[in-house]
Amino acid sequence: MTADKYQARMRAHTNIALVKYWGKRNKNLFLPVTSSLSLTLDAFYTETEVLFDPSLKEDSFTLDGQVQTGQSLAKVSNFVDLFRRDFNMSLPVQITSRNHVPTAAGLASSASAFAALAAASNQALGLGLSPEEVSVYARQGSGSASRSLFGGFALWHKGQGDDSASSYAQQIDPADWDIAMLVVLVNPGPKKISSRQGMEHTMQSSPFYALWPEEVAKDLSAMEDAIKDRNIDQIGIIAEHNAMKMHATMIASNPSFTYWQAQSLLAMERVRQLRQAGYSAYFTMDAGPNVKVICPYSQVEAIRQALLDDFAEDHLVISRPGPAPYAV
Ligand code: 2P0
Repeated sequence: MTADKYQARMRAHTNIALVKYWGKRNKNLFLPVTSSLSLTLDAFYTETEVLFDPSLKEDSFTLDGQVQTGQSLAKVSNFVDLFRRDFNMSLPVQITSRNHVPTAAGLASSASAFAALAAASNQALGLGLSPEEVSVYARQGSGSASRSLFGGFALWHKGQGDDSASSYAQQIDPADWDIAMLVVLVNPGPKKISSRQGMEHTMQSSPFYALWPEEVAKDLSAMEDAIKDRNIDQIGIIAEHNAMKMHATMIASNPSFTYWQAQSLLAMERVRQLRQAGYSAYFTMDAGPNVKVICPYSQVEAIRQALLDDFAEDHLVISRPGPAPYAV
């Protein structure tokens, strides 16, 4: 590599799993216990600019206008080391990143963050990696980031043994039909237990975790069929049950923990009521208190209106399916 500068700026969207990732079989390589399946969202994304430049003294990282040091800088610096190692170069990098999520969100952004950083690195360095290959890198920043390399529905393959290259994501459907997600933003306070800690504690101490891999395998196969059929009720039923099974493994950990808050339970109850009223509305939840409602796009405005009785307008965010990362 010559002493030139290499620069790129990419936007990557976040994704919400409909069949969840919860547990690693190899912590160093971020190899998951199971495959997982998600929907990329249009409304939430990260924009990241990378500049590889020989005149820089060291790596730097600015997030939402704040210069990062310590752990936060080390995390992205170590991540970029994966590219430096594999492509045999040692240029320092300047990373500038901005998360585009509503201020009250408290939504996890590591998926869009590492997808944007991996995509920008690939672009800047002219590596010409395929999205699947870039997803192998993104995965090693944050597991769920592997799925944000694709628009619509994405499947992250668990892969074989300790073979990193075999654990990649791919698009299974562009989701360019009548589907949406309504995000109900519940108390955004900082979370006490990271996903990483939460999944490890669950694996180590929950007697229910032993059931999780086989349940995911069944749900994945049924979900792929439901997506092929564009059967939103089937998609919702499987996603809701899968999320509840994941949260049940956490509640059964020792000591027990949960990401649910009182308002999360209220949102779940309201979704059940909307279903009784004839809407195709189903919920899912991740490692935080927010509730995401899966529904047809043609029903999402009516569902939002109904939820306004209990939730503030700026805590209800409609999203359509989102695209793969692109240059901005
Ligand atoms: C998912 N979550 O499939 C699951 C469901 C949260 C609950 O992936 O340790 O931030 O960085 O690989 O990807 C969040 O976990 O964890 C997540 P690491 P990550 O979306």
